[in-house]
Amino acid sequence: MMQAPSGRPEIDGRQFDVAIVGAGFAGLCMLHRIRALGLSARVFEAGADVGGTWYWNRYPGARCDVESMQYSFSFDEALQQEWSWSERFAAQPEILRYANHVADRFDLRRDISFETRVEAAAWDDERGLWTVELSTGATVSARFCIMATGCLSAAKMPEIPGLGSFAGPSYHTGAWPKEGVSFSALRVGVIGTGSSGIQAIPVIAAEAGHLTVFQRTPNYSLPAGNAPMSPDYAASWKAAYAARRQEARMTKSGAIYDFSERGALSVEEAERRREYEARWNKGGANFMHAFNDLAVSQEANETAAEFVREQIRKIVVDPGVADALTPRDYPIGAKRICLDTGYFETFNRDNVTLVDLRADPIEAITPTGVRTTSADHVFDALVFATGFDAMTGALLAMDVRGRDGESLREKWAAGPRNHLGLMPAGFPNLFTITGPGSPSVLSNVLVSIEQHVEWIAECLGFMQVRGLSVIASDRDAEDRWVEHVNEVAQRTLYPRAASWYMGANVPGKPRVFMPYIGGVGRYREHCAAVAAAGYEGFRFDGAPAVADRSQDDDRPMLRTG
Ligand code: NA7
Repeated sequence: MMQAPSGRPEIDGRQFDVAIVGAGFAGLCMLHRIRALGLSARVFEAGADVGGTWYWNRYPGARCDVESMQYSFSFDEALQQEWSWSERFAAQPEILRYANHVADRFDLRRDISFETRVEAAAWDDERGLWTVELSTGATVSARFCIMATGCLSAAKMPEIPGLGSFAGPSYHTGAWPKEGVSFSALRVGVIGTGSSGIQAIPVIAAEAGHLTVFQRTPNYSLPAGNAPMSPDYAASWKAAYAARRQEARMTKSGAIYDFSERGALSVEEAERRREYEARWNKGGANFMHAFNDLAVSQEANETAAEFVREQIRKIVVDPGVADALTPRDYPIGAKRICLDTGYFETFNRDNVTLVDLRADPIEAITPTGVRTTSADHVFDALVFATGFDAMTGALLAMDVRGRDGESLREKWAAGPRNHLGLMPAGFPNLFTITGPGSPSVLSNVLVSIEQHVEWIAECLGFMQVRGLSVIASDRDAEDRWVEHVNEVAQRTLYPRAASWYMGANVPGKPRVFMPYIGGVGRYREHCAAVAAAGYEGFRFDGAPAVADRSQDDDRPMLRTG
């Protein structure tokens, strides 16, 4: 293949069967599966290497909150047997090594263009092709375009006056420098106390001269209980992988937890406390499955929330600081639950100060630091742990145009719309992996990625053997799916928090609960039934849609944690 002057393979003007956007876990898995169909594929990746979210989120303390034995691919038996995890919850460097291992093992890099951002993609109805414009100036075409862009990949800076005026170095947790950062003896300010802030703060505090944490909303956080991987535990998982992976696929959240069949109020208070204590002490998100109604009953939820509040009061020595760190005005779990290692304990350190922005709001970023109503805080370095334009941010950063030039940005102006969380109507041959309308961020995302990859690959295989070239989702089916996604969310407590699930962290973003909360297992069954019935709600090559009966079965598909 010819090399462009930059050393990149020259791909301008080439046509592929499939263009895949993103070389995180979704893009890697999709590429591998597409090859098995004998189709040509090219992956475009903005980063200089594979790994997606684990490539960019290199902040100190970055760690997965799904157990390592479950946060890995199941599609290849040899792969899952040969890889060894060193900790119960793997840290970012190890997960990135795993992504690299997958890329090497399946020789995936030869079909990936790195440091290449997709700027635009437009559907050409006459040619039945997507035209994909790249940041390198090259243009390629592809019959199918698969968005493996990730849900938490568009880092979000806050809207604060003076942003950019700070004279020292500043970092966003979601775009951390590859070479790492030393905070040794420095005065550091961290803005944001979501999962990223909560993981980073204890590690930065241990290194920095002084750390000031700016908190707008206190968060519920549970001890991760991270530990070195026990060889026996790993071996027991590996011996049972076939069955356990299958079990995980059919759970509510794509991971095996100790799910309870009891409601929180069906037991006496002492028993309830025992249950919470046992799960708190064991660590991990199992706490959220202590009872089966924590996601749907405010009263039940409050018992768990209050237990966590008590722990905060026990851990944090200064009652004023403990009070400020205590979440009160939204249900536990309605914002994504955080797992930490020594987060609340960090506020007992002499070199850590908490600034409660509800009492003392930020007025501006200044050349020397952060000005709040009451003080000027002077820093050597600033860290923005301010999250992402989640789920839709990366998709809408591209100018995606479907039939008749319809813009995805305009179509989704009031919130994301698609059929089955897989394909927006009016955008033929365009699939999204773990996009809005699917369980994605509410699940063990590797399980959801594999489910989407398999569904898409089977769909392409179905078309291949029948000589079909175009699939498009039906607007009626899309309407019904969006309504269903909404309706299921409304039966839970999730919409009661101003979360990124709701688009609430981005000013002007529509307040719509974006992921599908019906449960990973039920969703999988539903997608499989749609395919088995000849792809209900989709049309092939202008053929009439197969009648969509997806909403006839209205059993509640509630995920309770
Ligand atoms: P999150 O969970 O969106 O957290 C962002 C944090 O930044 C949160 O505490 C925000 O407060 C805070 N924030 C955002 N904008 C501002 C401004 N303008 N001023 C002060 N504070 C602000 O992002 P993470 O990266 O921590 O985690 C995202 C997901 O990645 C996580 O759930 C895991 O799935 C992995 P707020 O709560 O909005 O008041």
